Amino acid sequence: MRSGKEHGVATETPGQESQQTLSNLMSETRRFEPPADLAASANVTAATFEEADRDSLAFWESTADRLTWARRWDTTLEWNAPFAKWFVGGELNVAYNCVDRHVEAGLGDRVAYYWEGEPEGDSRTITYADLQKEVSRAANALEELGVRKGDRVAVYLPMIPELPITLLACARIGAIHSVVFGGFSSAALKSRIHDADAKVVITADGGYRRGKPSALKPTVDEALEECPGVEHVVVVRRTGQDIAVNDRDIWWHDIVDRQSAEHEPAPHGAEDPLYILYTSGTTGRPKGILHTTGGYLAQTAWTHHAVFDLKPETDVYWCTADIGWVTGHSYIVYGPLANGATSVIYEGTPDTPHKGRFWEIVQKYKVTILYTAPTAIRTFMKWGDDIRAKFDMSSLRVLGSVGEPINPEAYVWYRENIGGSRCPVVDTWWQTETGAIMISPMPGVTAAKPGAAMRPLPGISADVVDDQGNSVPNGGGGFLVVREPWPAMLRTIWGDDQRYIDTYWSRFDGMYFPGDGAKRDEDGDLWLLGRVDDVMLVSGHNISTTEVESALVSHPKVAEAAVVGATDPVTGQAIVAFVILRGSVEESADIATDLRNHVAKTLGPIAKPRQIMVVPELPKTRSGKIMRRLLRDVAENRSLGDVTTLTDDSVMKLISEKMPAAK
Ligand code: 6R9
Repeated sequence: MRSGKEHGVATETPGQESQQTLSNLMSETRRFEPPADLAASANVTAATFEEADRDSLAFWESTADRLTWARRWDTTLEWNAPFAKWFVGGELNVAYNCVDRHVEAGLGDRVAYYWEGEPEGDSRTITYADLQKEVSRAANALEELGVRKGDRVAVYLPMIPELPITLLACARIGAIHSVVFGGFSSAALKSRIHDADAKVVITADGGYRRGKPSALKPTVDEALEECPGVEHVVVVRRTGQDIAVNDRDIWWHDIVDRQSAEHEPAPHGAEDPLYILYTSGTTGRPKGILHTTGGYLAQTAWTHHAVFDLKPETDVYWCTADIGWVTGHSYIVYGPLANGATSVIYEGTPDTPHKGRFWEIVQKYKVTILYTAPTAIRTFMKWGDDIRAKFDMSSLRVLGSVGEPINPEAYVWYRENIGGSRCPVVDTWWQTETGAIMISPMPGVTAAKPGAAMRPLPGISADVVDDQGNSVPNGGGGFLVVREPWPAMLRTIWGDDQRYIDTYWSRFDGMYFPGDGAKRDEDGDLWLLGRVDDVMLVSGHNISTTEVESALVSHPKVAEAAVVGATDPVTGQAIVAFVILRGSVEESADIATDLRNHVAKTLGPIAKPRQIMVVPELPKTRSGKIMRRLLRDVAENRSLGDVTTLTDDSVMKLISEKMPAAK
């Protein structure tokens, strides 16, 4: 759980001193100025920051004014801490804002999505006019199945067009969607269906991953054995594989295709729920993060326009995330569509049928803005530099990163190899809970530092505080907090207000605590240091996993690293590192010694790992985050904890086999 109370380990006084020592040693001097032509016509300039500083509520009103409201709001913010209501009294329809209004504005022929299936040649182009028809049909079908405003709809689909269509159809009628990652187990699916009390499940026979059809429907069948509340299961035929057809099942093409392509979008209240998305808590019940309508759409749309400098007439935007992750909700579906953007959606994995697939897609659609995750970037580094060289990627102009701290070396590799050294890289910090990007460089304003998320966005009052909740001076480290409410913030944990208060608002009085550590450098710029649960305590010194991992990745032989603190009789905790080598590098006998010395030289002897293991893969969630918890189990020679959110559990076997020293 991410409760603040459990983070005490990061707050010992000696540790804070040592974190400062580490920060001083890790001196990053590279700076990348915004390209002059981008800065000259950028959507956001320094004036936007000044405007928001002067009057943040007026600034948020200006973001809401980018949307089309059926009824304008009466009150911008009602803050009954920690419960926020934004744009109170306002009414709007999210699907109307994302689809219909663009068609009404004469943009029906603009492409909303270039959809690229994993099997080559399997692609679809969907204009805003097409999307309006598809979403209307799906909305009519849901209504025929008895789905009404406020009902919950569980969505368990691969990355196919029916996924955004389903979300928009729910939003259109005011039903609350709850997307569960296509890779999650039946147990994970079942607990999420139960918690939300979903009435309908939308799924598919299967999807394509790694070159073959991968079944989804059997997982749904298994989960539903214990879900009597589910009345209907709508099944999209994607792969054509054999499935069991049960009483509750109905094919998507049987019910959706015969519906009218017209559907009147009713206005919904600004604070009516839009969706629930579960964060993969490691223990206990999953946390259903609840997002609502007006504030969420205003902030996702504005941040997408601002952080990516989106020019909807000319840009082709590609966010490689899965829609089952919040990044897909906010930056494949809601933000981009509200802005009338043209986006790419890709169904499969980056190595199918070859390791240049992403760059082939960039070339094919002339992608101008690419938004991906550090895990993908490090994988490309591992595969080597020659793969992307075969493709024309000169269309790219802005690159984004999200999901984990990006190691400075991975940032520079991304900038040089993918961005041809001409594209700004925006490292965007945010969470499922924040709903939208909170801290990021602005491509037309910020002289970015590799590895730093830099500054809070206009209107966001993020800060770094010490154990007592006092703001740290420049050069200090501590806990990231947000001091004021923001429009896209979670409203509560579904069905559990107390857990919402305990988890996010109890560690520091009156402040939102996201659970991340951060430092503020001498210039006042922010560096994210990962979850505070992951901070290691070595001989009384707090050391962040992020800094040691970045030191390892700065070695020319290393593509990726994960670091954990394992119990040690002498030092309390000792640093154990797992590294993946770059493509052409052979594992040599002295590699561990080399790397240990490299870390000592970069960060100081205190950060030197006790043990370094070269491994073929690291355990990751479907959204690409390293699961350090499982590596800690290996390092401490315990049996593995919950692996239900792991992408590929064979990885853990490979790693355990390499770990003789812990036995
Ligand atoms: C959007 C998303 C949230 C956690 C967050 C933090 C980590 C995300 C980051 C980052 C450093 C970044 N995180 N972006 N850390 N720099 N640019 O990832 O949401 O899946 O809820 O994860 O991810 O630790 O607290 P979610």
